[in-house]
Amino acid sequence: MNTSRVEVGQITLKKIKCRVVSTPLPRVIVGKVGRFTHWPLILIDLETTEGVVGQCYLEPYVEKLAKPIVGAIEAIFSMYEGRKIGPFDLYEGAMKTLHLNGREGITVIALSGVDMAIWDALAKSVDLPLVSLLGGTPGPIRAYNTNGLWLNPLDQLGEEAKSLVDAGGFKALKLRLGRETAELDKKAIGIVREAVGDDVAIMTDFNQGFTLAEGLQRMHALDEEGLYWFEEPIAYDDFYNYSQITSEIKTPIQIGENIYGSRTFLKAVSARAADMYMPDLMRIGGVTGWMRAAAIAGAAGLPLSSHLYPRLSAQLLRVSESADWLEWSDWAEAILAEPFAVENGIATVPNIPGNSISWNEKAIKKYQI
Ligand code: SMN
Ligand code: MG
Repeated sequence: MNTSRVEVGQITLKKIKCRVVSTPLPRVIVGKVGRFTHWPLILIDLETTEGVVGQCYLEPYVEKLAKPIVGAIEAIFSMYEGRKIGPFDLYEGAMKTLHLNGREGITVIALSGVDMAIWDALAKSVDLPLVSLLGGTPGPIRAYNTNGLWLNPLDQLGEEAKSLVDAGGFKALKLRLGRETAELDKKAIGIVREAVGDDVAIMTDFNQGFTLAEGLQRMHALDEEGLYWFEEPIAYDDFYNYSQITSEIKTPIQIGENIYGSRTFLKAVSARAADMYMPDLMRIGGVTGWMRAAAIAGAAGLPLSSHLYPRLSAQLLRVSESADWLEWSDWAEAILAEPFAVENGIATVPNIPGNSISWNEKAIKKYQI
């Protein structure tokens, strides 16, 4: 902790350390996005001259891409090494030059990682939870359980749904859809509904599995099932066709996990592409990018949920005008020091300095690659 007045709230970038781990998933992911038994994570430690260390992680999905992303993180950091700088300044500066290499993909993912780490360091330097530094307070946020209900055999879904509810008194779950036929999707929904009862909300995700025509047909067939949202039925950036889907289908349309940066976010909102949005911290631009997107969603009256990164997203949802649901995933839990429990479907942002991410070094040693 800092005690010198002069140094409070000052961050000088000293060094960045990135480690890659691959943790076994508690439940294997089987979806349109692929099959994953392990989950790669890039762990970032950003050292400051003042002594505080900013920490965060990225979830790059593809293990083999972790190394190039680390390279991009180190490259961006090296441009600001030794500078006394706030997160906005670095974000602004980096974004202004990123058009040279692309404002989507690895460059933005790397910048998002650096941004999240600096915000953590800044919050620690003033001894505040990140949520408090941003003008909010630690406290509750409602969460849904996303950890299962993949495209697995139907006879496994009922038991799994029950255990996902029991894992934290959850009042909402996410079910993956897009099976071979509408009948099979209907059966999956029926099995989950039967298992959890009418009081549990069922979010659903197609993971971009359809063309426009297929998607419309499927969602019309499922539009009376009382689902909470339909997520990503078609390609994530096809805002033109999303706007048709959103105006035709009664069940709310949810997108956002693949949107890079606040300007593309604004494009989706301007196109009326969806009814609700769920930014992902490593794509939207870290804490800085989230705050910009959240302002757009809030002003437009569009509910804002999160994608992955539950600890950090919870802090940000508490300062987002149109905050809706936290996506609770346990895929990074193995390497984190403190448990982040959900009780009665509610996650709680703790009253500790920073973004509430700290490492379990023993586990990191075990899973480091
Ligand atoms: C998802 C995210 C990460 C891996 C697989 C599937 C999914 C979600 O789109 O929304 O959680
Ligand atoms: Mg999704």
